[in-house]
Amino acid sequence: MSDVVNYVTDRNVGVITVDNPPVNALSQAVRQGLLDAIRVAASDKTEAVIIHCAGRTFIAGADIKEFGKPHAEPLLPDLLNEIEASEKIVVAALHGTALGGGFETALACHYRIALASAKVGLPEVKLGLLPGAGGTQRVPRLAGVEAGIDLMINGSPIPARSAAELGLVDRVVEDDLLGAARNYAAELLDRDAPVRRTSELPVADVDESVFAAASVAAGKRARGQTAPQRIIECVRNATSMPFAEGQSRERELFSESMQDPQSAALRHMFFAEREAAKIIGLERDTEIREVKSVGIIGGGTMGGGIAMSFANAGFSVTLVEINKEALTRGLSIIDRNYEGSVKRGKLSTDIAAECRGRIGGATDYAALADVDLVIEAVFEDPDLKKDIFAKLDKACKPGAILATNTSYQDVDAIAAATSRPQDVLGMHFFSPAHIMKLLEVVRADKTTDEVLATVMSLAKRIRKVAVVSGVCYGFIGNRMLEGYFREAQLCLVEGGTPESVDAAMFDWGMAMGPISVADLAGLDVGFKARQALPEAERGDPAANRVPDALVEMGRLGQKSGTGFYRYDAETRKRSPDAEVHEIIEREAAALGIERRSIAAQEIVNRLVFALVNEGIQILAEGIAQRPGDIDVVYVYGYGFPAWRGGPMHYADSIGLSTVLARIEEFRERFGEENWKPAPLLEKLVGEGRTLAAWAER
Ligand code: 3H9
Repeated sequence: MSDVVNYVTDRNVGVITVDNPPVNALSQAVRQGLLDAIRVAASDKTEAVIIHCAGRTFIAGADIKEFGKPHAEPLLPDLLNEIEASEKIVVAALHGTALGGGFETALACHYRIALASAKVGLPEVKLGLLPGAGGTQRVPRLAGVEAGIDLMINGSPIPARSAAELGLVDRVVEDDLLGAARNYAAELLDRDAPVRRTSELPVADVDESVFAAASVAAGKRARGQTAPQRIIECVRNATSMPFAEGQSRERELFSESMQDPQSAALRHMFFAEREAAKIIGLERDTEIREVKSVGIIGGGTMGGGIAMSFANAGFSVTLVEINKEALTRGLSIIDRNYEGSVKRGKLSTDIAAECRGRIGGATDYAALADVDLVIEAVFEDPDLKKDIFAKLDKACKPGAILATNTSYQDVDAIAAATSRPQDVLGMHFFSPAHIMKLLEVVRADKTTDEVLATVMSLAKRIRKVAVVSGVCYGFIGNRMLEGYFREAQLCLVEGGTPESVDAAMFDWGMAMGPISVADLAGLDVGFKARQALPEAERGDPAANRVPDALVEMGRLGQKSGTGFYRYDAETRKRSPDAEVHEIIEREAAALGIERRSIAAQEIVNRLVFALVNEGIQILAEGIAQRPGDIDVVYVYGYGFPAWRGGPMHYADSIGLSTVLARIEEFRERFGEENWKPAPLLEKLVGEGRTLAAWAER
C-alpha cells in the first residue's frame, strides 16, 4: 500500500500495519498511508479493522522533525476523526510506547488492547505542547477530568495496566499481541459490540474548583511554563463545549504552543540530549569493551551514589575504602539512601534489597583485580589521586577502564600516573549521583575511542545523560559556574542580599538560587579550592570576601546549620540571617563599595551572560563538541530551566547581538577583567550568525 503503511485482509478483519522505524513517528507518509488504508477498509468486505505497528513500538507520536515546517495534509486531527468515524469497529493493538499523537491515534480507535509491557502517555507537555489531535478532548471522556489532567500535565508514560484501570485501555495481554487483537475483534463482532466513538461519550461532571486547583499545582510544579495552563484550559473546554468546538479550540491552543519560544527551547533540548550521545569523529561501529563489574574508590556521598547508580542497573560493585570503619560508614550511607528510596516510593523493598545486594566492600585494591571499570571518587587532592591511579595501574587487569570523578583536576596528569593512559578518562557525576541525570565524560589527551565509546554506552545503561568534555579546569559545567558565582557574590556586596539574589534567579526559572546552591554544596568546598590555587588565580577578591568571612566563622552552609542562611535542624528550611546582612555590609564598606539597589533584571543579566560568555569560549576552544551539549549540561546538572533551552539556546533565542551589547555595557561599568567578550561571540555577531548555525559548520 505504501512504504510505511501496509494493509492486508485476513478473513473478515483488515490489518493495518505501520512500519516507519525507528519509532513509527507519524510523518506525512504515515498519515497518508493510514488515511488510504482506512478508506480501503471502509469499502472492502471486512467487518473490523486492527491498527498495529511493526518494530519496537506502537506510534511514538507526531514526527517532531516536521515541527516548525508548513503543515502537510492530511492533518493528524482530521485523519483521527476519520478513523473514529469508521462504521466498522477499529481496534488499536499497542506495544512498546504509544505516545503523543500515537496514543491519540489509539484513543480515536473504538477499542484498545495492549501488551502488559506497553506504556502509554501524552508527553507533549515535555515539548512545551499540548496533545493536539483530540487528546485533550478524548482523555477526559475515558478517564475523567482529574486523571486526564494529571496524565497530560505530568507527561510521563504509564504502564498498560494502569491505563486499563483508568479506562484508557480495554484489555491487557501478556503476549501474541496481534493474535490477541484478532480474537478481541472477533469477540466484539460476536457480541455485536457497538462502534464506540470516544468523542460521543459524555464527560463526567466536576466541580469548577478542580481546574483552579490544577492550575495552582501546575504553576508550582512547572514554574514559568505555559503549556500546562493551556492543557487545563482544553480540558475545561471538554467539560463545557461539544466535542467539535473543544477540538477546534485545542487546535488553536496547539498552534499557540508551537509558536511559543518555550516549545522551541524544549524541542531543542529533546534533540540536544540525543545528539550529545554522539561523538564527532567516532565511527558508529567503534568497538566497545564489555563491562559487568565496577570498582569504586571512596565511600563518601559521591562514591556511594555512584555505586548505587551501577548497582541499580544490574552491575556488581565493589566499594573500596581505606579501612574497616570508613567502609562500614560508606556502606551504611548506602543503606540509608536505599531506605530513603523505598520510603519515597522510588523502589520496592525487594528491588532495593536486590540492588543493595550487588554492592560489596573491600579495603584492599587486590579486590579490584578482575573488575572491568574503576571509578575513583575521593576528595579533590591531586597528589592523592595520582597515587591512587598508580596503585590501580598495578592492581587492575589489562584492559580495565580507569576513571576519575574529579570535578576540577587535570585528567591528563592523572592518566600520566599510570602506564596505560589510553584507558583513563574522567566520569564526572553530580551529587546526589544516584539521582542526578548528568554525567560529564572527560576525554583526556590519550583516551582511546574504544574507551570513550564504552563509557558513553555505559552511561545509557545507568540511565545518565552523558556529555563529552575536553580537559580544562572545571570541565564544561563547573568552569562556566565560576563567572556565574562571581557575579552572584558581586551583586551581594554591591547592594543585594542572599534573598534578593536567589529570588531573582529562582523567579527567572533556575531550580535554586546561586546563594542557596553555595550553601548546599558547602562553603568550605569553594574555600579549599581557592586556597589550593595561586593567589592570582583565585578570581575577583571582591567576590570572595563574604564567603571567606563566613567560612572563617564556621558557617559552612547547610551542613553546619548556618551559611548565607540559617537552617532549621529538623526541616532544613532556610531563613534569612541578619548577621549575614551585617557581614555583607561590613565587607562592602571595607572594599569601598557604595551599596545601591540592584534590580532583579540586572542580577539575571549579569549571572546569565557570564555563563553564556564562558560557554561560547568553551565552544571556541573545542572543550564542548557543540552548543547543545552545553545546554544539556546546564539543564541536567545545574537546574537551568529546560523551557529556556539551556544557556546557548537562550543566547541564540534573544539574539547574540543583544548578548554582546549587554556584555559590552558590563565591561564599561565593571571593567575588562571580568567582562571580556568571547572572541567567537564578537565574530558571530559580526557575521550575523547564531551559535546553532556555527555548530553546523
Ligand atoms: C505529538 O505527538 C503532538 C501531537 O499531540 C499532535 C500533533 C498534531 N519524532 O529516544 P530514542 C527519534 S508530540 C521524530 O533514542 P528510545 C530520536 O530522535 C510527540 N523522531 O529511543 C532518535 O533519533 P536518532 C510526542 C523521533 O528507545 C530515535 O528516534 N511524542 C521521535 O530511548 C530513537 O529515539 C514524544 O514526545 C518523534 N516523535 O526511546 C515521544 N521520537 O537515532 C518522544 C523519537 O537519530 N520520543 N525519535 O537520535 C521518546 O520519548 C523516545 O524516543 C521513545 C523511544 C520513548 C519513543
